[in-house]
This record gives sequence, structure tokens and C-alpha cells, in this order.
Amino acid sequence: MNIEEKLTVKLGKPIASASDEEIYIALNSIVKEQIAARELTGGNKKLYYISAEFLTGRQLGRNLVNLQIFHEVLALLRKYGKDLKDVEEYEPEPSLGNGGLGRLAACFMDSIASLNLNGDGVGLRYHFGLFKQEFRNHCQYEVPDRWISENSFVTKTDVSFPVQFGNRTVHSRMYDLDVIGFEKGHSKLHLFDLDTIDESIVKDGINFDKKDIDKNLTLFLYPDDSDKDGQLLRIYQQYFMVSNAAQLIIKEQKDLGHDLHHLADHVAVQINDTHPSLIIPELIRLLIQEGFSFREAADIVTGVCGYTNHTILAEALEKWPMSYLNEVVPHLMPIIGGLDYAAVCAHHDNHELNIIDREGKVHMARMDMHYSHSINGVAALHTSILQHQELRPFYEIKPERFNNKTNGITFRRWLMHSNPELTKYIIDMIGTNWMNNPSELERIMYFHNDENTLNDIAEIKHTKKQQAAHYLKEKEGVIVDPDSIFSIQVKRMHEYKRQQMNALYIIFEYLRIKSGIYPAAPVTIIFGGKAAPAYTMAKNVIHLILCLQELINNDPEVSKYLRVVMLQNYNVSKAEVIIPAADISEQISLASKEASGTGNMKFMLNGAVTLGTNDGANVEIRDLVGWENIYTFGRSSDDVINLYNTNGYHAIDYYNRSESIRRCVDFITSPELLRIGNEEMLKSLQDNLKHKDWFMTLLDLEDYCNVKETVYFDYLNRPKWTRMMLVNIARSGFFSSDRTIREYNRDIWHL
Ligand code: 26Q
Repeated sequence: MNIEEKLTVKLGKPIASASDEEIYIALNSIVKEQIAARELTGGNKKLYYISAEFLTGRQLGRNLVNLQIFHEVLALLRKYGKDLKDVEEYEPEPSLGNGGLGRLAACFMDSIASLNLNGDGVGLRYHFGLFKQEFRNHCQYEVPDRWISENSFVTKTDVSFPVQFGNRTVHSRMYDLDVIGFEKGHSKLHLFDLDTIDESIVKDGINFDKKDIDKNLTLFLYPDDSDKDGQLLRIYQQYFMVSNAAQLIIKEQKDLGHDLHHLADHVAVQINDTHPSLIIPELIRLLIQEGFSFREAADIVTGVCGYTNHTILAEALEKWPMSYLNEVVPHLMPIIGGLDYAAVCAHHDNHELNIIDREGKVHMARMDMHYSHSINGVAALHTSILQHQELRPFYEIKPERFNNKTNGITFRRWLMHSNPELTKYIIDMIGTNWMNNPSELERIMYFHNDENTLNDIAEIKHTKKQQAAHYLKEKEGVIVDPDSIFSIQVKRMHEYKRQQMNALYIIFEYLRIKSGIYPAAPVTIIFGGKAAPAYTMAKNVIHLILCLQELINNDPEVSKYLRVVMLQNYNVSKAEVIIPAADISEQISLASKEASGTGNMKFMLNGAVTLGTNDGANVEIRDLVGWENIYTFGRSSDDVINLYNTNGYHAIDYYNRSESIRRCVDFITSPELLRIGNEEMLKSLQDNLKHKDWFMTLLDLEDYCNVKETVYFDYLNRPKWTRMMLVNIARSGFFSSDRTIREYNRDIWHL
């Protein structure tokens, strides 16, 4: 039976008379059957990718792409007047991640499967995910994100493990998400949960009783940890995740008849940031139970584990009071103590190497570094900063463990699924080999002076902008002009990412327009991102942007030239609509602070030009496309690190020295904005910028405003701009997560 016949049979009626929801359910079922028919990838050695987050996005589309029936289904539905996009909207988006680290894990699962590597993911099935973001009174509110439904691709299994918390035991439940690869390969993402979770205990936004672990354990990702109960809950979550992972590993190895003495020949564990770090003592504990000595077990586990660092922000490096660990996982404490002792014995002269510090805090990253055979950063600059600054004491004793693995993205989702128009055009230019060998995208460079090709690429971009404008109107109720320049900054809200700098630029442009100076072309500035519920300053930035949106879009004089949009509840699905529509990719973090970034790669692949600082993977983008195909500005990471080390940055000096900076910052509490927004929030943001500004917004603001004018001017030079677009697409092959995963396998996993 072909797809059309299958779908008709499933529906029990003609396709033309079925609703989009009925079609979704039928396609979901057809896809599940095809997945079930594909054998799981096997092999002598297996990877377990352990992560607190897997930001998978919707599954129907990716499965159709990877089963290679996406275009067939697209055309089939179109024949009956249906749009696959509308059908896909019926799939609830799993809300199992927060940002880059979680989306990276999802891209990695796609590449692991597609490269037919023997590897599964292990994480948690959070009932309400991170949270759903709602805007009211120009402010962010958090509500539970109910994504679990009959219609999801996540299925219940009968697998369960006992997990011991102190003197009591809970019993887990494993759920699975099938991850099929492109053409071949089939992996699983195992998500653990408790049957006893009680969703009804969540009241008034995202608040709940933090003590009742049986009911609350997997309600949310990153529950509020501003008090002790919150921190204990996070330890409960982390231990629950890794204990299940460790038991699954040991069980699967025993079932295969492998000798646990040779565990490192058969198992690789990748620890995604410090959230899964307790897997180290837990695996050691299980091996000791199997009769190994402490020393033997520790050596085996070191051979198994690899640790990936995703951030150099101090607040993200987890350390837990020993007393808290003692409360949740007392049975691990003798092991952690033993690990610290063994590490300290070897390096008694340097306290920065201790797992347990003098205040009795357990440093998770230090445990990872002592007991993993590989330590990697996620972009060349980041790895170098780890080696020479943040993790220097470890690099000095174990240089051979350090390696770089520059991040990547899966082209299946971020090009083939989200931009079928550009995909088809690339196939018409150079065929399909690039799909399995992304570096071949380079071959489109052959057309870099071909006027017709450049016009076609511009035309495709315009189509994607029209689609995004339509989506924004339907779903967000905002009107944008697809003929304006789309400048887009979508990512988690954080001061180091400097959305506030973009907001100050908007004020700069607003004031110029008001004084009669107009930008070279009309611009639409689009933001999207969530702020952590307790991160006041990030919420204040959202507030400022929403106030500016209100002020500017309703001002007929200004809105002809400038519009502002803050997307509500930015997620993977929205990213797939908005990224292909970008002309300019805003990557403006304070140099040295963004470990890599992966949005930057998605934009590049879709023909946007980067406007960014020399930070994270922007540096590698610049090296690939050349200075003439990217706009960089701002202080270097060396300068910034030096400013921190010497206490050399004082925001107020920049404010006092520059008239234009002062006018922008002052405007935050202007009568115009105070009429719309909340005085306390705006004032607090303004004070922070003048007197604290830890992430040095004012340092780069003038540079940023200046370079933007150049960008708009160049945008109007269509031959120049469209050639830049083509070069960016052509050189993006390096950022395929297939390349990244091949490197992990070659250097770390050896599957
Ligand atoms: C830590 C302690 C307490 C509570 C929460 C956390 C926490 C939670 C999430 C710390 C870090 C994260 C997430 C980090 C993250 O997403 N990092 C991003 O990882 C991407 C993939 O490597 C990079 O591209 C980004 O540059 C990096 O910011």
C-alpha cells in the first residue's frame, strides 16, 4: 500500500473530508508502525547520553523526514487542500528542555541514530516541562506546560527500577521515545518517571509543595531552588535520573553476557553538564555491590565516563552542601568521600582540585573531571578558555583529557523540515549527496556569482518571511511587513546574552526616527525567549521589550520604519518558523561568555548573516565565511577577561562619557515608557545598567549601533547581500551535528 492508501484506510474516510486533527492521529499511527518495523541499532559498545534536558521538538515532521516520506506526504496533503503545517500543530510539543544544552542533546540523538551508532539517551519525563510563558501587563508569567497526551510519540514501557532515597525506596517507570535516523538507524530516548506523581498539587502558576517527593519529583524541569527544599528536590531529581541510568546500563550489560570488568569496552557514558554527575558514584556503588573493590570500580567508571562542560558562568557550576547529599543519598556519601580522598591524595597541595571544599560543599564538575577520561568544551574559544582560565588547575594536571567538540545542529530539522523550499533549491543545484555529507554544501559556491541563483535565494527568503508574517499575525496577533529587514534574537533571556543591548539600540533608533533621521530600510526586530522564574533582571528586560513593542508599533510615525516583536513562549516549533525568515542573526553576547551558541548555526544554514561579537562559535563562523560575510563588533574575549580581572569596567563612566548612551539609558524611565510600564521594574533595570552592568552592555553599545547602520546599508545592495547569504549557506556544512558526533565517537566513545 502507498501512503495515500494507508492514510485513507486509517482515516476510514476520504482524506479531503478528514479534519487536520484526524489526519495528525492517522499519520502518527502510520509513522509508529514504520518505526516499529525498523530494527534497533546494535553493536559491541553502547553509548548512554545522560542529560537533564532533551528539547526534542515535535516528532511527526522529523520522523517523516527521516523515513524519507516528508515530501510525499507534503504533496499528498496539498493535493487534498490540506497543509502539513496545520496538521503538525496538533502534536503537543514535549517541553523537556530549557535552551541550548537541551536542544543540543536532541540534535545529538538525531545524529547518533542517523550515523547508525549504538547509543541511547537517558533523561526524565517532566510532566510540565520548564513552564509555559504568558505575557500579561507587559510581563512574563509562568504556568504549567501540559504537553503529555495520548497524541504524543512518547510511550509507556513496563520497565521499572527501585531507586533508594535514604531509608526508603521508590519504583520508577520508563517511558520511551523512538529516535529513528535518516534512512537508517534506530535509537531510544529513555525518560524516567514515577507513577505516583500528582499533577493536581500545582497551584497558582507553577507553585507546589516541594517536600512531597512521591508527588512532585518529575513535575518540572529546574524547579525553583531558592530555598533548601528546592535544592533537595533537585538532588532527588538528579539522583533519580542517574540511578535509573546506571541500573539500566548494568542490566543491559548483564543481559548481553558482558563481563563487568570490561565495562569500558562495552559502555560509554556522556555526562551532559553537571546535572547527571551523580552517575559516577552511583555506578561505582553498583560495581562495588557486584564485588569490585573501590579502586577497581573507580578506574572502570573513569574509563566509561566523559564530561561535557557547557558554560563558564560561575553560578551554573553546581555545588551541593554535603549535608543535603547526606539527606537524599546517604549511601553515596562514603563513595564521594572516598573519591575526594583519592583525588586529594594525588594533589594535596591545591585546594581548587578538591571535590569537597573547605565549606563542605561538593563540586560536581570537579568530580566529573577527576573521574572522566575526557573533558570537553563546546566551541574552540570556549575550550581554550576552560583550559587557560576556568579549569586551569585541572588542565595543568590532566592536559590529555581536554578536547574540543564544536557543537552542531541536525540539518534534518533545521533545513529539510523547517525550510523545504531552500532544501529543494539546493537539491536542484547540487543534488542530494550533501544530505549525508554536509561539507558538500560548499559546492553551491559554484553559483556565487550567478545572478539568477542569487535572486532565487532572495525569493525563497522572502517566501519564508511571508510565511513567518502570516504565522505572527495568526498566532501572536502582531502585524509585520515581510519587506522590512528581519533582525532576530531568539534564545534564553540572560544578561550575558545582552538582549538589553538590543533593546537600547531600539531606543537609539526610535529617538533618531523621532528626530527625523530614518534607517536605510524599514526594520523589524524580533525577540523570543524565556526568563528563569526567579531571574528578576531578565524579567525586567522582557518588560522593557514589551513596553517598547507597545510604544513603537502603535506610533504611526515610527512604525513605518521600525517594529518590535517579542514572541510569546518561544519554543522549537516557533524557532522552525522564525529562523528561516531571518535576514540578520543577532549573536551579541559579551565576548567569552557564550560557550558556543547553536542558534547562530541554524540562522547561518538558512541564509541569515550573523551580526555578532567574537564569542563562542561565532568565531568559527567568521573563520569559515571570512570577514566580508559577517558583521562583528565589540571587545575581544581577552579584553573582557582582562577587564574582569582588573575590575576595570565601570558602567557609569560609559554613561557619563557618551551623550547617545546616556539618552538611551535615560529613556528607559521616560514619560513615554512609564505611561505603559511598571516604574519599579524599569527603574531597577536602568539602575543596574548604570551602576552594575555585570555583563558590560554599555561597553559595546556604541559599536553595536554603528555597525547596524552599515548592515542595513549593505542589505539594500542586493547583489552583495544575496551573495553573503549564499556564502553563509555554503560554508555551514561544518556545523552539522553529524560532524560533531563523528568527532565524539572518534575521540571519546569509540563505538
Ligand atoms: C545550574 C544550577 C542550578 C540551576 C540550573 C542550572 C543550569 C541549568 C541549565 C545550568 C545550565 C543550564 C543550561 C546551560 C545551557 O543551555 N548552556 C548552553 O549550551 C549550549 C550547548 O552547548 C551552548 O551552545 C550555549 O552557549 C550554552 O549557553
